[in-house]
Amino acid sequence: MNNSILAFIQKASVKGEKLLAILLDPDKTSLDKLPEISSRIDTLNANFIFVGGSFVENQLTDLFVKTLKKNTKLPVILFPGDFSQLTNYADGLLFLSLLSGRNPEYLIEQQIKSVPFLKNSNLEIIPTGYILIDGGTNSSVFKMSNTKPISQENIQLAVDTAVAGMYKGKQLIYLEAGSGAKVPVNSKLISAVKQHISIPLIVGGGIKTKEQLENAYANGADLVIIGTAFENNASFKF
Ligand code: 1GP
Repeated sequence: MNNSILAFIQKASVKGEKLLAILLDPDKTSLDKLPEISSRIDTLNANFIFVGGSFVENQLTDLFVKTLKKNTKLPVILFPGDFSQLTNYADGLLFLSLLSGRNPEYLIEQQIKSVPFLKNSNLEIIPTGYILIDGGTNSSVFKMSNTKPISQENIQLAVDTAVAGMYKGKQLIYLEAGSGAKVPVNSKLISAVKQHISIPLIVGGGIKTKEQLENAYANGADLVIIGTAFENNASFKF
């Protein structure tokens, strides 16, 4: 198993180069639009395409990523809401543990269920501490996992959760305000977490404008994920 995706993110983080990924949800994106969508992603200079969603039907991710790979040169990274969304057509997998929650299903159970597939796969597996922050909406992660997000004001808890994740051996920390969040993760929280970890930081959820993107970068995000803003606006540009 190689570690080229993680190594790329680590190097960029050390050099202070900022990365962008566009998130596609197979449930909301039709296959015949993938050629057009892939060229739109190229114009944004994105580094990765993330694929995942909360309610994707079985086998759809497989077909979706297979079709996507025919249309893009970018690495495709799985960001699954469920272990059934694994496919060998992708390049890597964020192996997520929902550290902000206390639901064993998303701390270890889903991970165990994925092993029979992963044992025989070539996916680059990237251990990721996933931390849900209150973005002002009942996000899909909140509904699916039945866990409470960390308040935007509770910076200490967010920092301690991220540091615990790092001590547990996670290679990335992902601060998630939830897809379609009203409020993205705030600057103070991003910067406090960044100051206390020595692994790359991903930030996503509710980022719609260039200002919000730059703000996340300026406060320490190494990689920003944009889903809804791209999905809702065919002429989306920064
Ligand atoms: C969701 O962080 C991602 O998991 C992206 O969120 O859809 O709000 O951009 P948006």
